[in-house]
Amino acid sequence: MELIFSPASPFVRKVNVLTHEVGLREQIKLSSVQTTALNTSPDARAANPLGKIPALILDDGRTLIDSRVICRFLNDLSDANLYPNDQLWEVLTLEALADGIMESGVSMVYEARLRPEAQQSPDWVAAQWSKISHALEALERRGFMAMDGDLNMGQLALGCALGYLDFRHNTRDWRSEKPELAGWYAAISSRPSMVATQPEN
Ligand SMILES: N[C@@H](CCC(=O)N[C@@H](CS)C(=O)NCC(=O)O)C(=O)O
Repeated sequence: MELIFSPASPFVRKVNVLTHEVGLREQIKLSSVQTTALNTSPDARAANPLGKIPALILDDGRTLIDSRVICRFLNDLSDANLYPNDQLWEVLTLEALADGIMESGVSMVYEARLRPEAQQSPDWVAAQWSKISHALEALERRGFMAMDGDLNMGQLALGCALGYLDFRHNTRDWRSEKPELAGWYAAISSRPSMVATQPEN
């Protein structure tokens, strides 16, 4: 299998963390691309009409797109239990929340990096951070059952989302008023799969 990836992408990191956790790492060739909303890599476009990463090209020629689809596929392929049946909707909800944090975080970066300064909207950036803040508040209150218990894909995705905030938005200092969540993150981010997949430029 071939993963179209970038080491900075939090969505890609979800897939890489999962492959470490379930022992599939060696079965996936990594093909690095540089792609943004304004400058799509031809390889990303060839794999995914949306031009987004991650995309996973399977050995039979089919391509899977979107981290949620790819993660669930690789979980099933490896017979892992990161989407346990008895907590499926809670795990998918936590994963969706984590992906939402990533989406807002990535869109703030795009706003700052891809738009000419005169066209940038502070209101847009504030609105995106507000989504993240509300999510962090709900997480601090432990409003999501799947945060606890056996390791699942929602937890790994949330680890990647919080890691992305450290990577790209560290001046926001999300930990200062979120001691519970900071402790939760410290535990998950010490897993070998998380340590091995730190985001890079
Ligand atoms: N929902 C998608 C989001 C993927 C995504 O937005 N990836 C970013 C990189 S972090 C990307 O490919 N951006 C290029 C673009 O927006 O065209 C997923 O979960 O895989």
